[in-house]
Amino acid sequence: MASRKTEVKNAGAASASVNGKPKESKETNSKESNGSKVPPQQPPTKNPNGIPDYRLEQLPFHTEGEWKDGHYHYIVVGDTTAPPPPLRPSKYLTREQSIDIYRLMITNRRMEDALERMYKQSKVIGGLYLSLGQEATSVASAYALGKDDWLGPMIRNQGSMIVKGYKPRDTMMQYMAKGGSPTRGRESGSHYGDAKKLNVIAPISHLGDSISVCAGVALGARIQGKNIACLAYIGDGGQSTGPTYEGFNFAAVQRLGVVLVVEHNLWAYSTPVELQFACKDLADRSLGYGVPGVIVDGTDANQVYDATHEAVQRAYRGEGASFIEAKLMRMKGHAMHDAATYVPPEVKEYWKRRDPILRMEQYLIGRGWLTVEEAKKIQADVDAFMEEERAFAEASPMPDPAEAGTDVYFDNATDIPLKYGDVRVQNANASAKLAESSATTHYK
Ligand SMILES: Cc1ncc(C[n+]2csc(CCOP(=O)(O)OP(=O)(O)O)c2C)c(N)n1
Ligand SMILES: [Mg+2]
Repeated sequence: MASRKTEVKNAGAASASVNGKPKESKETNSKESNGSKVPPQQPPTKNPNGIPDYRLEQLPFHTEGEWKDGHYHYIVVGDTTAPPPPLRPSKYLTREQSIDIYRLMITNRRMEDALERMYKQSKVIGGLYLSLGQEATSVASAYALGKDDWLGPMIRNQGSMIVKGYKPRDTMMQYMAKGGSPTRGRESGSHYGDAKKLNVIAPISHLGDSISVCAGVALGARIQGKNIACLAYIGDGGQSTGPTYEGFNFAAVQRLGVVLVVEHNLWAYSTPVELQFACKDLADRSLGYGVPGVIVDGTDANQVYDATHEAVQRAYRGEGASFIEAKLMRMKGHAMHDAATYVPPEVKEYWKRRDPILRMEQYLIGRGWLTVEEAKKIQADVDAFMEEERAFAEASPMPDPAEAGTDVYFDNATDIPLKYGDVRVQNANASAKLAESSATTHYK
């Protein structure tokens, strides 16, 4: 399980973990004593191309473009009134872990609520990209990582970064370019990571380019004798880019443990998916890459966790890359300047009923794993914690102007530490002349 900061852990009264480890509990995961308690698992359906689809409902509508009174706008074709299905019970998550994910999703949302307020107060300036409605995909996927694994987030995966160990105050200070922020005020956006401690690759603006970096990290670990998982994300828009294909294809061919979560949130900026690609399910592309692919409901934390957990375990066994298509909805505009008026209101209403936090709460209560009072207490504790984080971030100083020019460019003399062991490579034909053997080094 991923390492998380104690402060975040302590935010919930019913905190399920201590210093990143689950508390001792009689209930372990489903493989052990949970077996008889887990409600019967409904097997996944298969899409027309044989891809397992774990969702308990299909999207009953689509969007079409139309000219009206000289304006181009989008209309919905189909029914948007269906109530949401219940969550699919997880095969692996314990009660404690499920409550932990619930609390981390609330932490994700409350942090973004605070950032939005700070933006409206002009304390945060520039781009602010929120993930309302996407918390289950960010949190539950990152929750499946182990401490040696890596994360290659996109701008909306603030929840994944919290799971990996960033504190809300880090993100808040980053957006205000404070001196104590992860980039120490050198940048005021989401482009920050930590290659030393947290194993997080800073998001790269160019869509798809971080996937090849994730492949490179997994390759680096393999050269050091270890199979790790590297969790990469890409949007329904970003997956159309060449670098997405190149990076993930390399991971597939080299059987590197890159777990690609495609966040199919129906919009890429103001472009609906109907104008972005011609296939119905992006997971079909896993067939072209030659890796296992699955479809999950991205608002169901259990489905997201189970699919990522299985992909991470494959990575550890050296079985290579996996492709997970998480279907969900981007409930905010692209960034704060975008009110997303191009999204038909009934589409927003449909997805509002599929709020991932609300659904998880109903699941936990329905299963007898949480009472209404305990849920309220967790929410109140996260609120109090977030207020402390906000106050700390706002009160923290701006960077020292005298240092503004330092640490801007990467120092090529920087030693990149080996994290997993000594480099192990074989020389295929060391004595051959360069023209006879241009690839003398082979990765084990
Ligand atoms: C190669 C590239 N092209 C265009 C952009 C500009 N851009 C940034 S985000 C974005 C939309 C991305 O949509 P999607 O991948 O669906 O992610 P979402 O915002 O929905 O999470 C665009 C066009 C970019 N950053 N990189
Ligand atoms: Mg999108």
